[in-house]
Amino acid sequence: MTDQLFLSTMQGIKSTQTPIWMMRQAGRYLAEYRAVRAKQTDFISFCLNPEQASAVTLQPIARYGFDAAIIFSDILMVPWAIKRNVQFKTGIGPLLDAMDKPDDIDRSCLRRLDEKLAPVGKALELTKTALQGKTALIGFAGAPWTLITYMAEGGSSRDFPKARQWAWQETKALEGLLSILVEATVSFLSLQAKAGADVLMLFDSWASAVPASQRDWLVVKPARSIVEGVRANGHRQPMIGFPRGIGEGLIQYAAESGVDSVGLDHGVDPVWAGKNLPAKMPVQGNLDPLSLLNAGPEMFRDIDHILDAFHDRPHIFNLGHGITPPTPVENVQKMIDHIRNR
Ligand code: 1CP
Repeated sequence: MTDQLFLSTMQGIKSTQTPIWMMRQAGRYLAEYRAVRAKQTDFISFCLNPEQASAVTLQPIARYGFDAAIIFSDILMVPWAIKRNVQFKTGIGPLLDAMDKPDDIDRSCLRRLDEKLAPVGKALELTKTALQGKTALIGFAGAPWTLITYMAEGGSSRDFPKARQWAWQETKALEGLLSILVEATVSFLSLQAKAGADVLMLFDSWASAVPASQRDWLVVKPARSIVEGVRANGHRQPMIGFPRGIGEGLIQYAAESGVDSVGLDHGVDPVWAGKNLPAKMPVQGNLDPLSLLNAGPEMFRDIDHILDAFHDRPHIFNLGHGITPPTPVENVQKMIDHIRNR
């Protein structure tokens, strides 16, 4: 309930209470979110409307008293700011200008990035004030590889054939694109840190598509450059990395990316993570969001299993991925009550 619990856990302190928040906690499973969403003309303008973005960020805090708020924004705000013509179409998802080659864009796209993303900073400022220091505030960005999957294909995709082919055939040009996105992400996270984010999170949602032999340059090193860039700008906020679906690759990611904490997807066995990740590193996760659809005895068993596996390390309870729109709101409350009343 207080930002002390979430922030102290992020700093490596284990408490008797486990802090809780959920990925996509501000979203379509909430009627109060859908009511605000229905009044928006388009999703990007919604993200760039500081008052509205702040209002929906606060909705799950008002309803559930989560230990952290995550700013309402999107990982595709960076591709939007570098002029990839990002749009969200109802029933389809994101649509962008697809790229033929990784060197279709150059560094000139970075001009005016801060100016274009300034409304996200304003939304963080409003939210920070509204939270009154009682709840921690998380700022976030998409990791370069995940952004590239959308930028290459021009939208969501199942197997990311273009981005993966580039990884084998266009290595030099892809290095260039990675470095442009590292720079953009450092700027965006720094802007959020300056605006009052207490913690920064890097979502590499499609790290799962990277072959193990290529993880180092496509996932780990870009994360490291981003952490270093944010630190070089003078920001000390703890950082969470979420390289979704990389399994045993978490060992290298935790050791070398420079992040302070890792998010675990629900494919990771918490007992394995407990044994294999650095002993004092805070971890976040990792209940399957679909277990919340019926909130049966299996869900409570899994919650207990996760909490038991991390009983001796700093742990932030979260889902293994975003909560899904059909989730009944009362089931989220049951999850929270179970964790808080243990
Ligand atoms: O109209 C709507 O309401 C669309 C749904 C929606 C929402 C609520 C989208 C479209 N984005 C968001 C907000 C959002 N996105 C947040 C807000 C804060 C919170 O968590 O409550 C966050 C953190 C994100 C991050 C995000 N966007 C990720 C990384 C996390 C993840 O889920 O893996 C990704 C991959 C996106 C891209 C995205 N945004 C939206 C869609 C439909 C997609 C494409 C997803 C896909 O390709 O499957």
